[in-house]
Amino acid sequence: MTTNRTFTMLKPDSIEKGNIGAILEKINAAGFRIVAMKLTQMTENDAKAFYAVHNERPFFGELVEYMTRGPIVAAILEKSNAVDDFRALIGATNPEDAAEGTIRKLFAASISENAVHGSDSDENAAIEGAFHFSGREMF
Ligand code: YYY
Ligand code: MG
Repeated sequence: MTTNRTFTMLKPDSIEKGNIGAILEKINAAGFRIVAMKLTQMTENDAKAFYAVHNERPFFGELVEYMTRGPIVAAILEKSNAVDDFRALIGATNPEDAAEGTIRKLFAASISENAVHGSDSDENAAIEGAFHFSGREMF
């Protein structure tokens, strides 16, 4: 099982603003171990598949455009209670609602460009990790 792992992406805005190091520092300080990591760029089909659950939502087109406009950092992270603890570390989807000190409060510009992704369940963490990484890329 994968209850101690989650999947994250540092989204294109984080790379554009030079925030990779600062965000990884927060992730490291919160006690997550990096299991897999790479710089990669999603194609339109990748983003549509990754966010398929949102395909009827009004923001879907904008989300796909944003997530494909440049490279992301994809990573699998390990820690006890990884999914919930990472969601707490990144903060609310809308940075205006995110708690002080959270990654989205610190680094996100808006709800639509919100700096980072975090899986919302153990099941999705496993699916999303496997979407981006082969077994040989996980340590
Ligand atoms: O899991 P999380 O990323 O916090 O939010 P989701 O509700 O899964 O939405 C995925 C993604 O879609 C969000 O990170 C930004 C974007 N989005 C948006 O642009 N506008 C919204 N009203 C809701 C979500
Ligand atoms: Mg989500």
